[in-house]
Amino acid sequence: MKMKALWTVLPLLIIGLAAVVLWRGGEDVPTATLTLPCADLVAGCHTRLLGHEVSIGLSGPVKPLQPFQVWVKAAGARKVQARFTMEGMDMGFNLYTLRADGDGVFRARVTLPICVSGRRHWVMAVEIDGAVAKVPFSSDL
Ligand SMILES: [Cu+2]
Repeated sequence: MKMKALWTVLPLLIIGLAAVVLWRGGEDVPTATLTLPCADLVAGCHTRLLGHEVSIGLSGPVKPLQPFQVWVKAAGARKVQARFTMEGMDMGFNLYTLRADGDGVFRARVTLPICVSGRRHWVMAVEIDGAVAKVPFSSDL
């Protein structure tokens, strides 16, 4: 009788334990999204993103079809990516992976497409180890 009770309870215990492990495991992946208004992206702007001290900037001139550089200072970051979008408009696939240079600054050369509607307002979404800072900016033309 006692053995039978054990075999009833044991599977439930295992399922419960697995659920806890999965739930805790899910928590280990940090996600956060914030908007970072930046008046002067060439000078760069600073924020805190899930414990990272982060500075984000562009080295202009920022014009379509003309390569410019995105730089991100985020000490200790493992993965830094930048995605360029327009609000309410599909501007294609503009995803760049930034590579750390000797100074620990992550950089990528970016070329933006021309907007068929003549719009200049972009959003740069910088993802740092799963956390995202969205930085609105205007291209020069
Ligand atoms: Cu557009």
